[in-house]
Amino acid sequence: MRITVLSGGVGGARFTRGLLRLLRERLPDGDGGTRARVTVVANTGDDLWLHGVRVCPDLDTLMYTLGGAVHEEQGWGRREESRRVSRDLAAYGLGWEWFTLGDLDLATHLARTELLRRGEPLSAVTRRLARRWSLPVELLPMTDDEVETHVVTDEGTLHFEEWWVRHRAALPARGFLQAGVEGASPAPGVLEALAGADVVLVPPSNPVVSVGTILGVPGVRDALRAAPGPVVGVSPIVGGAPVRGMADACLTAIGVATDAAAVAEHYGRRVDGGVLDAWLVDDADAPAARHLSEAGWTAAAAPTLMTDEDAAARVAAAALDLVGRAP
Ligand code: FO1
Repeated sequence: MRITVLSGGVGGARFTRGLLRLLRERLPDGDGGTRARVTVVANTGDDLWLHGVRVCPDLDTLMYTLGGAVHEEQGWGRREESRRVSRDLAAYGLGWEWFTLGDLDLATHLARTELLRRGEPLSAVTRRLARRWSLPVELLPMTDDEVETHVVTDEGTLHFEEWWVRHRAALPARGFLQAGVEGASPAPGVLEALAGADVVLVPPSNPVVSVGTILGVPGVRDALRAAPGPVVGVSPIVGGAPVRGMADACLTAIGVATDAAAVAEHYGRRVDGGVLDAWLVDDADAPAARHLSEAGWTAAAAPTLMTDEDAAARVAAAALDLVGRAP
């Protein structure tokens, strides 16, 4: 069984960790793993250069979460982290005090930057870094080209991380720009992962700046629409609010209501020119599932809060079940 996941950071990483737990249980390979093959295509629009190193927040959140090294409460960065280097950088008056790199995290960025400077594409670098963590998935950046999400506000255009972390998305966003996306192409393996998938999963990542950015890479949206397997998404909005993060600020910026049904309609049904075939909402939004079903959607409600790995496995099972692909 081949599954492809389009993922941002924390929500997508937790969902994928649950999916892998489900697959190990349902499709065991005999030595603790799964015979299913999972490819994760990650958003790289959050990426930035900081202190001369390339930081890839969503790739790193996926790598640390699936590699068992993530700081669980934060959902990003390494557990048992320290910040000696960032404190000393601050003494030089360098860096952003509101966005700091942990000492161990810095090793990842130094390794990535060293390999990039040797001329290796981000996809090859990511594969090399992932090997150290024995990741049970193929982890791909959406593109090998530098694409950064910039946020247009009344106080100027900011890198996404400044808007997200420094301003907590409280500065009204007038729009999102994916700088460099026009000339970008899907990373090697991305189109094949969509064309070869028995099912494509869209986890409860940010539909605008994470999944939306992936879909904005030339060729990806068309490949998703042409995917032979069903495409099923999980709502990141529960009871009218994002589960974590500030997806509501992003949705408002593009004129989409912060509502489980509105996000589905924003993605659109594949038969209507959109990208989804089915949509899973939380029990709290059962009326939204009914509304969508009446409009012809394959939609259902289930518990979708991924409070732990087991809960995330149940969310993955419900999503696969919705399109008749539960292993
Ligand atoms: N988020 C914060 O709220 N504060 C930070 O200082 C911070 C540092 C950081 C460093 C590396 C990295 O990969 C992620 C980091 N994040 C930080 C999280 C980041 O904002 C998120 O992972 C995503 O970009 C948003 O989903």
